[in-house]
Amino acid sequence: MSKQTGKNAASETATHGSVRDREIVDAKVIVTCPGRNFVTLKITTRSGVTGLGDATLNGRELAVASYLQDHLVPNLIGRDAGRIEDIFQFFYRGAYWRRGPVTMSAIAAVDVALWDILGKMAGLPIYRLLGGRSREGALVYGHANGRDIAEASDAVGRFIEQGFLAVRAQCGVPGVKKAYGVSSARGYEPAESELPAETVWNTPRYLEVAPKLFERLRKDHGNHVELLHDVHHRLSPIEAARLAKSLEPYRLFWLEDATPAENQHSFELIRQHSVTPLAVGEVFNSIWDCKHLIENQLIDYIRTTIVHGGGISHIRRLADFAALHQVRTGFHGATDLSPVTMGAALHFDTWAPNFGIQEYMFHTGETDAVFPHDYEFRDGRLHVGDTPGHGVALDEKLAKKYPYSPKQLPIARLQDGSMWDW
Ligand code: EZ4
Ligand code: CO
Repeated sequence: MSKQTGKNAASETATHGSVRDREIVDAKVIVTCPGRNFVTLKITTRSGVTGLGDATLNGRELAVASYLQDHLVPNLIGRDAGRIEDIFQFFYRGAYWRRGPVTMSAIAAVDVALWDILGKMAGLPIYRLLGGRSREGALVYGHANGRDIAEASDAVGRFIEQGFLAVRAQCGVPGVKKAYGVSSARGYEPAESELPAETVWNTPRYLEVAPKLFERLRKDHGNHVELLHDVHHRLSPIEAARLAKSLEPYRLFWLEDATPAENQHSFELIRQHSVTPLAVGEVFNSIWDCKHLIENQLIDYIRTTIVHGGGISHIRRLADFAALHQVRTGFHGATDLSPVTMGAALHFDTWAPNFGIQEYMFHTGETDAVFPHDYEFRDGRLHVGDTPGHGVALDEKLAKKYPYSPKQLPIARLQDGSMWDW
């Protein structure tokens, strides 16, 4: 490290720690399963400031843990924790094998941990480092579901009673075993078995039931609650267009993942036929996965969130790019994203001028105890606190009580046995 002299170095020492203080001396990967698996990176500086980043990739947790442990951690030791952008570029450009969910989740953990450290050194919450508050709280949507339409409508009613202003609704499909988004008693958690559960998919039955669900929801709950729905990549582009068109009378906030988006041009077909707003991108890892979708205004909400998209540094670029095309953010926020991601995302949501909505599923009590945090739900919105950094901690002693437990996401097949998108 170069020796710092002169006035600038002195004032830096007083307010943000010296380069020596900021040197990364330790980086540790912690895998824990308080109800479900989470991978967390903890970075420590010479002056003893720590930062946390989430690296959880549902069903592929150990691949990211190894990427961090074996490939990134050795490169972190001795670096200046204040050089957040350069460290992002070092791992993104410097990897040669760019992008992909494993790489981008690992980089995200490093990036978020460094923003956490910056906040703690500056004594400021991350939303203030980003440019300050744009709103009082982040509008969130909860997950309501039921085995049939009546049960799903009751579940939506319970969310409204709890103060939710926006609710995602899913229901069972007659003839479909384990329809996506329909819970067991414990709450919806798709990665429930060591090897993938086999589910069966039936597009015609689904296309029959989905509009009926929303017709009933508007009848039971009126026009003011925001309603959302996730197709989970199951339809072809023309089927997706038909569904989007048939849902128009019920004025959805969004229709999510209506068709797989590897071929971004697919969405042109949906757009030609419908004004139902479209959301996509929870499985994307970078701006490049949605460049065509955004610059052609084929979507209304981008779902890519911090943990799977390279961290705050990359997602900030994505959000700014989206803003140019009137696309708003609607970050993924299922329970497989740890409270560390939720905390970081809420700081981002509090700042981002083009914030739209934030997905919010409740973590279990065990998860909340392992990851104490200072965000809270109030009147349909999540509110971040003013703890420096992202405001989420990790109780390492408690985390040790919950060892890793192998789990994978389900797969889907058609009735004749062909593999389909889950
Ligand atoms: O299936 O996060 O919109 N939310 C979703 C989630 C995803 C899981 C996959 O790990 O689609 O429920
Ligand atoms: Co989804």
